[in-house]
Amino acid sequence: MTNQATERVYLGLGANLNAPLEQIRKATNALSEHAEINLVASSSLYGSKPMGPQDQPDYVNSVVAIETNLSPLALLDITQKIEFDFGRVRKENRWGPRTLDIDIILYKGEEIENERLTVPHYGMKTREFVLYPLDEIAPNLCLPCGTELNALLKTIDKNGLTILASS
Ligand code: A4P
Ligand code: MG
Repeated sequence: MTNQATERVYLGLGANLNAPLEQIRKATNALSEHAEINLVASSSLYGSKPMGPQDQPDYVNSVVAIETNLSPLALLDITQKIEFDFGRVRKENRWGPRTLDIDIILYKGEEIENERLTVPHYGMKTREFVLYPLDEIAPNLCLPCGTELNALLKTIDKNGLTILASS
């Protein structure tokens, strides 16, 4: 049995353009097919209201758990390559629409701060579309800072979050 907080890596997936449900499913497949990534769990696919500019479509979000020996930055290289393979174009407008966004939410219970990476992800504690899917695949998780996922969930409204499909 693995310790979910210290051995697993959690990734948040989001999309709101070009058949987002399919984007998330295909991205999950791409992750699972990578030789150095072992996909161990994936949440349902959730519909969520856009955070940030409201003049964009609703999002589809999910969280997946992986096991890997890749370093955090090597993993980021891979997730960014998958984003680009899926037609992501980085634009100036922050929080704007995207075909695919993959965020490293948690990495093996570590705290990481460098030019390219902040882990835990800076927004995870306040985003319903991260916390509820995470709870589905990692109930009772404890963050590196000691905060319990259960405690966070009590503070965060679902904000219209709905399950659209199973993973
Ligand atoms: N970076 C630093 N830490 C991380 C991390 N933990 N995981 C750096 C991934 N990347 C990290 O990311 C910009 C840079 O962040 C990367 O080059 C990496 O080195 P990006 O993906 O190019 O930019 P972004 O995603 O547009 O910006 P940002 O601020 O990361 O946006 P978010 O926080 O990802 O939010 N509404 C709903 N309902 N659902 C969503 O998923 N997503 C966003 C984007 C807006 N509104 C949303 C959703
Ligand atoms: Mg991002």
